[in-house]
Amino acid sequence: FKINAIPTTPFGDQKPGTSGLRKRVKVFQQENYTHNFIQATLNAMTSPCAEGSTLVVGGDGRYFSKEAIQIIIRVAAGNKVSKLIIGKDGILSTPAASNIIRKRKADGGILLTASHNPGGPENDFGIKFNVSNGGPAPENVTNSIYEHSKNIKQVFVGEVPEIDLSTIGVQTFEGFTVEIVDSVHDYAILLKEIFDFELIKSFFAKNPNYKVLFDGLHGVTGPYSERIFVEELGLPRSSIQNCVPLPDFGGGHPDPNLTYAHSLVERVEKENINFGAASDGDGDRNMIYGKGAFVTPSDSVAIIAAHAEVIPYFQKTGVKGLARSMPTSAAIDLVAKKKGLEIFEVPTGWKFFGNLMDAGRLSICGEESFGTGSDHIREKDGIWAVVAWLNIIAAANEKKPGFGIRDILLEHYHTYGRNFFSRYDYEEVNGDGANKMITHLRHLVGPGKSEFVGKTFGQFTISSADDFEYHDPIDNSVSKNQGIRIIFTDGSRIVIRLSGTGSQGATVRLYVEKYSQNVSEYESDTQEALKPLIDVALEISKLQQFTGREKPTVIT
Ligand code: VG1
Ligand code: CO
Repeated sequence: FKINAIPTTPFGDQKPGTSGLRKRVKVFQQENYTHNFIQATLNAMTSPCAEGSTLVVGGDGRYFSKEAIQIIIRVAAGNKVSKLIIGKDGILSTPAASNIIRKRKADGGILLTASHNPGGPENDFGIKFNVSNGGPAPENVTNSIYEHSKNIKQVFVGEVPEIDLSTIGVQTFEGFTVEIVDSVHDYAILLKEIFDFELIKSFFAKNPNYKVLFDGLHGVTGPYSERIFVEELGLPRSSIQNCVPLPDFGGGHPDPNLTYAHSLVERVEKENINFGAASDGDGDRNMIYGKGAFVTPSDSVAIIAAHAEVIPYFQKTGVKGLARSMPTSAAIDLVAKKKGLEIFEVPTGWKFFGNLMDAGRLSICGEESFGTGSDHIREKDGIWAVVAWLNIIAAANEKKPGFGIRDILLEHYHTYGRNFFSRYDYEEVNGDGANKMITHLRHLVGPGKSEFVGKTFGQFTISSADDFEYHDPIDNSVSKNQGIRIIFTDGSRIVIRLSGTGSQGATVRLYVEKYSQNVSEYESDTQEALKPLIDVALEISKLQQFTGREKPTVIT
């Protein structure tokens, strides 16, 4: 086939954020916009270069995915990529793509998703590059993509025909191969190797009244949940809802939290469902929700770590170390301490866990943003987390029949104490105001501002404060300005940072955490318990003044 060098000009705004390039669909639809970004991504590949490489392609199936995949096919062919492995119909959940990159020893992958952001012609699209370990590209690679995108002069496009994405099989065009694969097959095998499916099945068999409800929020997990929960674990089909992937997610936010997975929460409470769970657009997030028992993601990862010994995968590999992102509560730190494990605190974004996993120092990690996972792949993994919880519950019921999500939570608090945690999001605020607020905070906590430490606000006295800076212990890279941290003498914390995944305006994230070992507080309401600390956060940050917002858009 013929390769054409098409002249183009840079767009200047193709800087990947926390998790790839996310913009409105209309931005990606501009002439050459998507071509440019793919070309810049291929240009940034070094070892190996794009030429001769094998790449995995797939995504959450959102609006514009199919068009983007045809563009990727032609630009890959134009750059002499040797092989593309593409999920059927362009569908691969983020964790499934990570698994295929590793299993097939591909050189990387291109993931088409804006995760939990709404989809459709008026909403968001996204492109993320993953590297050969199956994880999101580290910052040096995303920076290089951005540099290439700013200097791009031409895109190489191969004249290959439009590929039928709906037929599994291999097609070759003069040394360029396109393989369409089943989206679920390898992922299902992976989970069956990790968890005790027999134990979970026998738990369901012994407890026919134990009700499970999984909500796919019309994201990519539909076919995965059908295969795993219904076909493999034998649950009735009524145990899954919103499991047909839709390009616009049915008009909703495919984000598994108390706000956007509201229908799941309501049904769990009304129908006395024992185990509720949900996942996001691209299948890497999860929420665990039992009747009257919402599990915060920070608690969830700590509990999985605390119970890891019941999971066959960890029986085999051992638990090498634990980690969390900086804003995530320190519940998992307490588990690490008790078990004598190493614990790492990294910046927001899954890409920072990969080096630690590759070095054999990290097994289980999570983020407060409903992300939980392990070193079985290099992405967070929604369905993995749900099955991990089912495995833990099934194992607990061997000794304590009837033990549910709420019992596991309370037992955990009694052993480790409770880390109350909440996040306030102020979405689409004026960027100028948000930046001014961050500048104000940097001033307060910056070097040489030692008078801030020791100040008292209400019942809280500041013990340390900084703008978080991460030194990667494996490759020694440094990531600066990762979020303002204010830590108080009683261990309570306030964190403030700006989102790196939004597509419009700025989003301010305010995270608050308070630790309690007071048994009488273990069943308290989170918002009530945190109220005094939130007031202090608003006072210090002057958030209302800078953003003009009285209330957050979403509280998780
Ligand atoms: C958010 C979350 C972060 C997560 C990222 C990607 O980033 O806070 O923890 O890793 O989304 O998740 P930010 O920069 O907007 O705070 V996903 O499920 O979008 O891949
Ligand atoms: Co996601």
